[in-house]
Amino acid sequence: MFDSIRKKFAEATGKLTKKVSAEAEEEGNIKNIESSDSIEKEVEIAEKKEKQDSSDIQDTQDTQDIQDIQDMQQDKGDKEDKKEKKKGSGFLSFIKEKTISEKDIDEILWELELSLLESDVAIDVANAVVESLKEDLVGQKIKRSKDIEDFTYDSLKKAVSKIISVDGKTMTEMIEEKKSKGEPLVVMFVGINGTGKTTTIAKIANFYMKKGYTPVIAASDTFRAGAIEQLTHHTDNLNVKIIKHQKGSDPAAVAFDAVEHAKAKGKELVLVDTAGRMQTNTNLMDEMKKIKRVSKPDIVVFVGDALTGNDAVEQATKFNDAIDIDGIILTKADADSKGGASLSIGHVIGKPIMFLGVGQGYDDIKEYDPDWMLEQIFS
Ligand SMILES: Nc1nc2c(ncn2[C@@H]2O[C@H](COP(=O)(O)OP(=O)(O)OP(=O)(O)O)[C@@H](O)[C@H]2O)c(=O)[nH]1
Ligand SMILES: [Mg+2]
Repeated sequence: MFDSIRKKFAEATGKLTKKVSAEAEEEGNIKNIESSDSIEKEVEIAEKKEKQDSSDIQDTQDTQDIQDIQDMQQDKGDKEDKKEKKKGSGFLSFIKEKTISEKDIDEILWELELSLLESDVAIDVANAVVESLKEDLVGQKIKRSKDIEDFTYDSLKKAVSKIISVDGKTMTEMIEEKKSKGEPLVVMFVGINGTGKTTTIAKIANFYMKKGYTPVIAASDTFRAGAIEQLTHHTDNLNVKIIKHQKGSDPAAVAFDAVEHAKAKGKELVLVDTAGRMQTNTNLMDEMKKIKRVSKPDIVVFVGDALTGNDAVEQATKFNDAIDIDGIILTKADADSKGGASLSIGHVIGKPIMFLGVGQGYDDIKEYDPDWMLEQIFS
């Protein structure tokens, strides 16, 4: 996950370091070039000198005075210093501070923005990252080329951190809140066809059963052939109660029954599966609104496929307009090397990502954690 974005950030950081250093050189304020090669040579010379010195010491042992020994120790110290420098080498120092100008970085930031778009990052998000980076870098005074790398890295991390942190409660917190009132949390799952709604519901049931809660699942996809059987297969495997009617029956009535069942049996969680539907299909979007009206879910969760990148963001926007979603689950994050949708979707919709689907097994679900995401991008 995020391989592509990580690479784009690293490339931009490298280019910025090179460009600003080149500008500094042109302005004539390079002090010394601590490149690996030159330090290597200095260390070699120091070593030769040391060997020479030690044979000289043998020859003139009796006449060697304390001052000479101190000189030798000084040489040795210099050699160690140079070896140290060599370890962290490859960077330039400047005679006077170099102030980063807009001109130094504009072209590279433009390239970065384009390359983020290529990685499926939403345009608003790519823009926000680049603007934030520009704001931090322009006017920044630097003493060494390494500073550019550090400032860029820190600034990108800060911008991304802001983007991926969308306020919101976790599902667990919501379950607990409802439980304290003696009611189940009702969660309705929506999204276009094949994004992973049914699989995600099975995973979430499994996730909360392991935490000691008892879920019930409503088979409210009464539309697609085989949908009820597919869900029944999961509930059999997991030993979870399923409420189902005939294929073609009213999905809102199934959801309503599941909520009644949970209330009567004191179950803490109702997970409502719904049929996949295109955001452009008005009839099916209206039917989804009806399920919401009748079953009165506490939250509606949009399930999107991370692999579809900007399309997932676009779908989420349309579903949010139609039905007002409360949170997002992105599936197939395990197969997504770009990561653009995961980075963008919460920020664009203004609703939190709650879980990430990371595989096809029941345990392949991860509660969303912005710190984990940051680490994935900047590790
Ligand atoms: N790799 C991977 N595959 C997933 C993940 N989540 C779901 N899938 C796969 O995606 C396919 C579709 O999953 P479903 O759960 O049937 O999707 P759906 O949204 O319910 O589909 P419809 O009901 O037809 O709209 C299945 O093959 C799942 O195994 C995930 O996180 N990672
Ligand atoms: Mg389904």
